[in-house]
Amino acid sequence: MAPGTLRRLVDSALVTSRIRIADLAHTTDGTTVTVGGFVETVRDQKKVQFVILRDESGAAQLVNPALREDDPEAGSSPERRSLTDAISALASGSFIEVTGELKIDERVKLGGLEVKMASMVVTGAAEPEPPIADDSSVDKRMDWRFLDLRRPGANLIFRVQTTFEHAMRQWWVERDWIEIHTPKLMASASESRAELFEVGYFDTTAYLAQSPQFFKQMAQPAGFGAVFEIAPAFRADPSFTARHATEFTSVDAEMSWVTSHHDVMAMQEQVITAGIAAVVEKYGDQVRDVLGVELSVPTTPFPRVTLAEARDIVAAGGYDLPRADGDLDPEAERRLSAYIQEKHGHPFVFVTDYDTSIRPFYHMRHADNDGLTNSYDLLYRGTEISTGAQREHRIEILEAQAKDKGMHVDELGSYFDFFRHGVPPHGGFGMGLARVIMLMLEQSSIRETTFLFRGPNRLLP
Ligand code: AMO
Repeated sequence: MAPGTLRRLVDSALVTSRIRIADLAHTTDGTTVTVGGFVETVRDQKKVQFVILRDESGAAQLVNPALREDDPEAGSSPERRSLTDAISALASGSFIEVTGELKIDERVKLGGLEVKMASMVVTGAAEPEPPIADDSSVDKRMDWRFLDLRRPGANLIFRVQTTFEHAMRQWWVERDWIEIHTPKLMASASESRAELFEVGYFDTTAYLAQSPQFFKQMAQPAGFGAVFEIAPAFRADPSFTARHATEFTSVDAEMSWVTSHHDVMAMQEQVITAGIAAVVEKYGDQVRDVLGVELSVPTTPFPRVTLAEARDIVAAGGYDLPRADGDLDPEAERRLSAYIQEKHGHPFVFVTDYDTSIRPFYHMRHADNDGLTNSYDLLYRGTEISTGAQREHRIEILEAQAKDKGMHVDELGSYFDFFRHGVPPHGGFGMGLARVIMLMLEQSSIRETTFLFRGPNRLLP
């Protein structure tokens, strides 16, 4: 069956007879077709008019032999005259539907396809001046995001995201993981008391989930074995960086039976690799042509360095860590990634075994060194995309660690109670989807890879 055939069979059950532009390539020369989309450009010449029409699948050229008022034939064909006038009046951005004869002509740039216009309906006329152009500022483009998203590059970003997400989900589903949907309204903080959004909840206060952390962990005493979730997370973070949002899509996984964080990393690198491989296969060529980015599937295992080694690498490169707590700052992360890229030719690096002082209470600590945790961060091209760890499942130790961190142990009461009735050893990770796509497609900000960005000063559109 030809690639477009199945879709056309499905379409034939629909009332509309409109054909996607990408499917014109599987249509016979000379067929009468109806296409619909946005007017990208109009070339209004004396004898002939060209319209470039774009729908969600691609662009095609429409052609009309113009019939002007001063033409001797003008009186004989009022329909062609009015079509000519309507094309002359088209503002770019207008949504039109056109019926005409498909011409397959190698000389035409856009895939050798052209539709000879017989009729046109202007379904949604655009105002003559578009509010944004390709060179508008990011903020202006975000104000007009739904028009900004018409750009082929933006459209491609979300196709890539769909494929990446689908491939990760497929990896888990094929291995019998359970997909969970956890509440985003919570009675207490899920990560830290900082960056917490409060919402009025009848006569009390609720908090927006910063992470599905506790719930995905609780799926382990529930006996689910291994779970994942792809869902929103909220952080009241006032940052205006290229990588922070107040609402983002978090990709989370949690599994029982881990012996250390190394099991979690082994799983995560396979999931990511499956996602990128699917993107390369389906969109590698388009990503190169439209975004100018050459994608390749990363090799496994990803390089791993301990945080202590990472500090040494960065120091040897002449950079003094500015943070008193010894954590890597963004500049150190960039330098470490550059070193790994040069030494191992790899865009990813796991930084492992973080100090207890800079990790949450629920991370398991080393059996022989209380100062280190079974945890990691994953960096991709110099930016953190994920945090993972083996969790502490022994209740006495967990409670002690929470107290040690000055946590409100009462608030964690119900979380702790489930640990008193049998919990397998477990671990998992959380990963920001928009960050991964931003780094994969070499975009400058997660604003470009989030459908609708939310930041400290952006709640619209
Ligand atoms: P962490 O807080 O490191 O870990 O978050 C995990 C990943 O989520 C993404 N992320 C963000 N993306 C955009 N804007 C933000 N404000 C933002 N904050 C975080 C990042 C980050 O690496 N519960 C743990 C995960 C776990 O241990 O399973 C957690 O939330 O890509």
